[in-house]
Amino acid sequence: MKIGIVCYPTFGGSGVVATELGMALAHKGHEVHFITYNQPVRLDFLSSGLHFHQVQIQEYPLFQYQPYELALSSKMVDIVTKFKLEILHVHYAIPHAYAAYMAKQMLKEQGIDVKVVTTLHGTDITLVGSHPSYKKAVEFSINQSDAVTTVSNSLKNQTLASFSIKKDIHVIYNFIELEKYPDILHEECQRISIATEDERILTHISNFRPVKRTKDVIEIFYEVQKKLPSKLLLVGEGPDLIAARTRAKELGVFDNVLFLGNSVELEKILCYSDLFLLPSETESFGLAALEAMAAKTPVISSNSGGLPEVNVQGVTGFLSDVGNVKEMAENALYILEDKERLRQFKKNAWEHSRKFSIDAILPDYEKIYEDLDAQRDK
Ligand code: GMT
Repeated sequence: MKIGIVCYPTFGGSGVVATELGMALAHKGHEVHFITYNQPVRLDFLSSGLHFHQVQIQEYPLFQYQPYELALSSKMVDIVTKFKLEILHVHYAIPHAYAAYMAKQMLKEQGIDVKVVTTLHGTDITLVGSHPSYKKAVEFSINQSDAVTTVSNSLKNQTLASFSIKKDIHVIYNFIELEKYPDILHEECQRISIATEDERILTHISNFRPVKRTKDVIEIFYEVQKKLPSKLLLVGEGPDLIAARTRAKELGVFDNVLFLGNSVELEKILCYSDLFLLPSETESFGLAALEAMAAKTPVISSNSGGLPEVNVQGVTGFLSDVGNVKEMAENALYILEDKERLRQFKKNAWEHSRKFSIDAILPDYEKIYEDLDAQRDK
């Protein structure tokens, strides 16, 4: 099929899922067109059938805020018309679902019936979308989509609780490409370049937004390193990065925290890791936790949102109430202190991650596209 994908082209989970989905669809023979303001960070053009179209904004001194939705919907119309796209799959409701609705209406005038699929990713519902400034337009554009998906049952329930939704919502979990996480042993990761033999390595990857509670990450690490020699790897950038550095200095652990910035080599970093920390305030799914598990890294997380659908209590890691740093640190130590137990948790995490293989999940998206296409033929 001919599919347009609209997403944020950044390191955030929704952009990553959209990009990996597009690449996998192209690999299976679909023609995929990314329509966004920059080339998505994880997009590589090694597989054929992949195209990228940049949305350009016309700056004008009158505008305090540039009308991105307008430029995006115009670009969608151009690309759907030029390449005869059948599906527009938009990731993250704001403002993509709204722009897609506008594009759909414009295309209707030309006799073109493009089907719009909206995938809700989390903060577009839980934090931003529910804000009174956006709520009406978000609700409207979800209801106007031809199909709607969420990345967990938790997010589906939150969507139904926060908005008046008239559509069926399909739950399609985040996924991973298993081949990216080869079955390598720690020694092959040159772990020694980061930590000594007796040190444990804890890792956190995020965009350092307040929702990630990165100060909790530092505090959990502080408690762990008091009992067990360890290092903390922090991957990513964002508004709370400075606060995380400050907290690490206040607690006297700064020298054992490595700030690695944004990276496209997460598999390599996770390969070093013994434990992944994700104490988020809310997390619709927690793609970072799944990526960690695929790299044989157990997870200490909060129990908010969709995290219990990914991290299995006592099997792949542990879950605690948001902010319960003490319990998270105790659970981290429980896993890390005993080498055999750590080995078992790593194995469990790796095995559980197999359930979220892209090969198992991609057909769910294809089925939605095919069903919509069949409706058009009637
Ligand atoms: O976590 C973020 O802040 C990024 C955000 C995004 O939209 O880019 O991630 C959301 O979507 C991911 C992919 O579906 C989910 O795995 C994340 O859990 C979700 N983040 C939150 O709900 C906070």
